[in-house]
Amino acid sequence: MDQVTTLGEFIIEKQQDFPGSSGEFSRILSAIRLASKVVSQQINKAGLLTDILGAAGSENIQGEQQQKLDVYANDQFIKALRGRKVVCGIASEENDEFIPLNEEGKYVVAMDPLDGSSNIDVNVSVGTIFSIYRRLSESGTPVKESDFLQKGTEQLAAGYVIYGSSTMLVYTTGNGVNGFTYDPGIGVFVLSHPNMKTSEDGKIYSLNEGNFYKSSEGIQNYVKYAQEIDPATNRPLTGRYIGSLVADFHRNLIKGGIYIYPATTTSPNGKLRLLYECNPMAFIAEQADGLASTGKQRVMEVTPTELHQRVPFFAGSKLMVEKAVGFVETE
Ligand code: P6P
Repeated sequence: MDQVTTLGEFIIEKQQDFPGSSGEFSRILSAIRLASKVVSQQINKAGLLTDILGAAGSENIQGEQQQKLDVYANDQFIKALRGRKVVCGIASEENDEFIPLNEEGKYVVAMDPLDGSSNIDVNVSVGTIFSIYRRLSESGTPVKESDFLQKGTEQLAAGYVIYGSSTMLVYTTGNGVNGFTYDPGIGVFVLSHPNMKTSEDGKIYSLNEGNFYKSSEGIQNYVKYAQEIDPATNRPLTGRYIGSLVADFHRNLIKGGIYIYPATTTSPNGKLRLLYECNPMAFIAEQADGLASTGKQRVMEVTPTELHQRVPFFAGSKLMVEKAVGFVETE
């Protein structure tokens, strides 16, 4: 049997990448690992537990109907991070305000605990997305909103968990992207996709074409371009859109492709949130030799002004992002 590296071993091996951290940073990744296992187990049996499917009867700040598993996942990640005492605050899609944790903690976490959750009832892959920063305010004081409003370039780590045909945790600390597949039989994540890189170009485009007439002329022209027969291949690009960012992004990372959620007439800044969807996925995309743009600038250069702000999002294979941005950057 080839050498198997577990996520736990990998985190310890890479500890030396953080000379300034006395293992505290690793404890955050371990907390995310733990919560991912718990959420994965619940998702995989959600079809059997009728009491956990369906809406929780509440709404999040986006006005979206919270699914019970949304709330459950949110609780699990908050509990796991609180338990490690190294995180001073969490910004979550499911909470209007940030959540103060341990005032001594040096780090803050932004997360979407269960992205794409409207797909749960139809057994489509969903995911958790996370982003980790060092706090700006003084340790030993209450966390401040400004601790969360940092550019994506300041991220220490970012990643996602995809709860699909298998559960995978994919993350970067700025030294490449590594993917770990969960083996429920022994309860560990094992390194299955070392040093992930996306192809420079690709044939898959992912966007909701139902928004065509709500999109700018540039986006409409991009869609028409994608559907034209490419003389080099004698075929158009391939449209693939699952309606779950993590699933679409992960497929494109592996196969090559682009994911786009542009500005529309009803969502003038797009739908995806900068802090806990666009920035972490942008960090992964760039570390895998891809790109991530708002259509006007590098996603990770945007200076956040509020926790739940949205930005248009183009991410994936470098040449595909450059091509798509070329259709909108002068708008
Ligand atoms: P639409 C899920 O709500 C999400 O945030 C992403 O996971 C997904 O890609 C997108 O929204 C789907 O949005 O408007 O196309 O249904």
